Amino acid sequence: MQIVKYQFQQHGDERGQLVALEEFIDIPFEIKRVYYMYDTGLGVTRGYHAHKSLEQILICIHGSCKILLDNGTEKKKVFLEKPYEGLYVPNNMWREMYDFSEDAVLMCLASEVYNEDDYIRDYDEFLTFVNKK
Ligand code: T46
Repeated sequence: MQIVKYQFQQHGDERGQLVALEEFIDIPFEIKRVYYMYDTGLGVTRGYHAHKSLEQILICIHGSCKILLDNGTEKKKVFLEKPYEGLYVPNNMWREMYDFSEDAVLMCLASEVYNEDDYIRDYDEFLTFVNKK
């Protein structure tokens, strides 16, 4: 399984850094939704699902966290800590987010609007779904 991490261009000067993200240029899909999570207490884990069609880019814009990606055959762990790095999470990929630092802000750029029907929240169902493909 290949992990795709984007390194975004930083526009830095003596005032600090700025990262700009445009769909189809920096992000490989049309951005239909942006959401972010914060105040994730110590020991909290999130995710535990896959998406049938949603693609996302995860950016830890403050603090750090870890992401486990699982395609049903292979698992990989990714550490996110740089606000200019984006982890691409394709569809049909189980994800778990954990080890959030107290100050973590995890921002997600999504290719689709929110749709609960796109979620697979049961791991055995996920394995059946990906093995059928
Ligand atoms: C994902 C990972 C990385 C909404 O109302 N709209 C939204 O766009 C989202 C994402 C969530 N919600 C509601 C649904 C739940 O009542 O917010 C609540 C928390 O959502 P969830 O438990 O799905 O959050 P996570 O952190 O487990 O997963 C989220 C995304 O849902 C998911 O697509 O890939 O972050």
